[in-house]
Amino acid sequence: MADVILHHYEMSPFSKKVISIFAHKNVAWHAVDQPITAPKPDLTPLTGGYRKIPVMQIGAHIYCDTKLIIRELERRFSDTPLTPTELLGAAELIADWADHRLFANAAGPSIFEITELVPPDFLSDRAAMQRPEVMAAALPIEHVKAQFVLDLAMINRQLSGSAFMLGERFTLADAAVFHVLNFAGNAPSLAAEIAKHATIEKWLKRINDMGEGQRNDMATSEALDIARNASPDYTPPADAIADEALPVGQMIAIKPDDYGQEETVGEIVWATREMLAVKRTDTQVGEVLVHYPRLGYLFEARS
Ligand SMILES: N[C@@H](CCC(=O)N[C@@H](CS)C(=O)NCC(=O)O)C(=O)O
Repeated sequence: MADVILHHYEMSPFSKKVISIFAHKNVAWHAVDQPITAPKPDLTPLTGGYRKIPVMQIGAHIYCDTKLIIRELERRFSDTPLTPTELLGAAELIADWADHRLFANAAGPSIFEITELVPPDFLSDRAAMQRPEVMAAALPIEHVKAQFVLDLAMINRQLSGSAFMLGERFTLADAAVFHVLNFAGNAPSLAAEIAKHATIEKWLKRINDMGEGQRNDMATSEALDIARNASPDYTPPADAIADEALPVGQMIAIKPDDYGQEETVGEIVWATREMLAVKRTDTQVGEVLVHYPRLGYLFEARS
């Protein structure tokens, strides 16, 4: 198998979600540093437009969104399973809550308290990622912070009887809640709220102590060379379906349904009930196969 490459930046919370899973599985991986704000000239040749972080690359295969990245890691590194089948539904529901509601309640207040850790254009970059109607309906920051405090109370209750969110072992639910609280710890007022819960602090330390797996840094130029010199495997997975709405060969545009709605345009190579893979040809990296989850994404036919 070609090397696992994660395009990320150090402060990225969602990258920490994936890195905690590299730790759990003791994966050997390469970290490629990408900018914290747009433009991302060494990332978009791979994705075709998608700018969010992290993005996983394996040869000429590009995986967008941590939901999909983690599924792919589970498939490829199945000898160190993450979430037992009987807990997967609960773990995915908690992860969806953490990635959206908990993340919004933490990120809103945090971004005003981490200005010395981020570039000067950070706030305007993140504001431009939001749809105008979302910006117009923004709730008062004190309310959002109060919601975060209530979220912490729920997490604390969930952790009160066991070492991890769903029992005595680390699962997807831990990775998803961990990345948000670990990031919130950069903001002094949110860190003070987390510090009121010794159980949560011990759990955060337990996950941070797991490490990062076997990490090696890689230059962006090397990652782009790897994509250019590799050819995608277009074989559909065993659970591929014939989808009348998204037929193989159709050109489509894909974008997240929440924020950061940059489009990727490509030709459908295969679809499953939960995923989609599109082929793109890029002047810098040649043919790549870009993989997306269906959950949280909009698809539109293009001619
Ligand atoms: N649904 C996406 C969310 C990823 C996300 O929001 N990532 C943040 C960074 S942690 C982001 O892309 N922010 C804008 C940027 O980095 O350009 C996922 O699960 O991967």
